[in-house]
Amino acid sequence: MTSARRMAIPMVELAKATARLPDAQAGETFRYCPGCGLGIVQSALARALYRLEIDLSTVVTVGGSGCYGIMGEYFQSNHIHGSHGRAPAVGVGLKLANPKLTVITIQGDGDALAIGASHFIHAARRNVDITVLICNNFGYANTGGQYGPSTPLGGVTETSPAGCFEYPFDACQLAIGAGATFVARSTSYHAIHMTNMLERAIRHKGFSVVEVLQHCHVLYGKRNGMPEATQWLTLFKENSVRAGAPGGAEARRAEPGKWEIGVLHQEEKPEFVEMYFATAAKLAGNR
Ligand SMILES: Cc1ncc(C[n+]2csc(CCOP(=O)(O)OP(=O)(O)O)c2C)c(N)n1
Ligand code: SF4
Ligand SMILES: [Mg+2]
Repeated sequence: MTSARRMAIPMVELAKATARLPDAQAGETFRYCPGCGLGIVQSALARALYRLEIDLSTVVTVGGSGCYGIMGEYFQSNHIHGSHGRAPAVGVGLKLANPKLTVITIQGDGDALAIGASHFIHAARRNVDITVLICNNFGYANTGGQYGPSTPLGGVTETSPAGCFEYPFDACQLAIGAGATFVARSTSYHAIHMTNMLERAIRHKGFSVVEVLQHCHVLYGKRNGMPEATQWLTLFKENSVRAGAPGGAEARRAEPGKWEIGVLHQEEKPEFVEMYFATAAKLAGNR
């Protein structure tokens, strides 16, 4: 990576290098609500791809159903709109067909942790070389704001009007327990930090996960006394503890409302597609 690419990137240059922007002449606009955290996630992914200097024709993003699902369409790379929750399965197929591809699944919290939970954990267990980006907005936004497996205890949603009484998953701990070899968390406040996490995750050989706490002020925020995007940015800023910071773990245990951000886990271990082809070669040699 050239050092110039690490410096502040002018938006125009970034857009020209990575983006497929809406056709303003045709009256097209971005399809997120104004101020949605997804725009920040999209721009961080654009910056990460720019810094990595990857040939975008070798990058495939895989989306699914949800507000996040259109993000991949805004890049010059290839995009597949998979079915809800199945992006990791599509990603594994892509890697087996062409191991040289860089595969990034762009998923929602409902997508990855509810309907697609088994795809997520088994791709993690196998250490398949794909990157999973989870846009965690604490519920199902695209269908009107229902609660899901990452809705905080007490969170008010369309289907939990008196407050959610189910305990949420910690997506990162789930990924680590399932066998992911790179796991990181960021938030929609931490745009540059998020870029760094995505860059490292994509570079990592093996199953990598970046969970982004992403505000949905319009649905989840409105029902929980935080209808402004800026309120969420402040919340994320003030309640994030850097991974490995002195006293961070103790602070988190004492204050469950705090989130640890940064790289939470990283290890090197043989990757699934390489082992698959090595096994195939071994079997072919035995014939
Ligand atoms: C197989 C299937 N089941 C249900 C749906 C309906 N559906 C569309 S989006 C969605 C929830 C998406 O939630 P999440 O993944 O968190 O994304 P968000 O909209 O919050 O970004 C659901 C249940 C669907 N499209 N396909
Ligand atoms: S409903 Fe929420 S997550 Fe969906 S685009 Fe609007 S602000 Fe973003
Ligand atoms: Mg969601």
